[in-house]
Amino acid sequence: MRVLNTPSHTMTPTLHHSPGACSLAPHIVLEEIGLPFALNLVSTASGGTQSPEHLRLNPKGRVPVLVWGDEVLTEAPAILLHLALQHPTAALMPEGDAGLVRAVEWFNWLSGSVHAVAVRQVWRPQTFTTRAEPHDDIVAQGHQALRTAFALIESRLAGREWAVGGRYSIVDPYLLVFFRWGNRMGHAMRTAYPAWAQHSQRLLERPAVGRALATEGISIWA
Ligand SMILES: N[C@@H](CCC(=O)N[C@@H](CS)C(=O)NCC(=O)O)C(=O)O
Repeated sequence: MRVLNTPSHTMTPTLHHSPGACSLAPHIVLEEIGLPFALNLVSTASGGTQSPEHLRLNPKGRVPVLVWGDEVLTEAPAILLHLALQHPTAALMPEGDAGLVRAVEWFNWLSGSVHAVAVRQVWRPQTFTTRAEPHDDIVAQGHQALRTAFALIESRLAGREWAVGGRYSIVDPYLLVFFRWGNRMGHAMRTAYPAWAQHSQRLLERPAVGRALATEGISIWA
């Protein structure tokens, strides 16, 4: 087993990403940290994640991938935690042990259930069945699971500025990814989830978020 013992701040990291994918969250965090980094574009739309070159880097065939020196790190939550832990002065970790546990609680659910099941049912329904199209039933199931998940996120964000504790942390840009996806899927994000919409607006006021969105050429509203 490899140990992540090479500090990423000793060499320029490269984030392998795709515009608007979950790699947006580590992209924002790299902008927040403010040190040099490189981006390598891997198109999820045109199958770039399945290219031999990308599969050599990440046999799971997904973005994001963070590379520094000979270290390769996959999984958005792991990359987010790594970046925050490696750059304590950026203050992007939630505070204390309790904050870390809450971050893992958010990450595990968002990545393992909301993204890997519900979002995928909507955007890649064919991966859940061997049946030929149409897959409308799977897509509908995904939308319903997302409505339930989004309502829970809304209730967790109601009355608070940020997702964990009293300060902005690596969990917040990850939530922005899902807010944007909800808009792209046609969910009424502004009206049905007002606390989450305000949370996203607060994120948009951060220069680092603006820079990442501009570089990726995307908006959170569509
Ligand atoms: N569990 C992974 C999921 C990564 C993932 O599904 N990434 C998507 C983009 S958001 C992807 O690369 N999709 C391309 C594909 O499925 O071929 C993580 O959290 O990083």
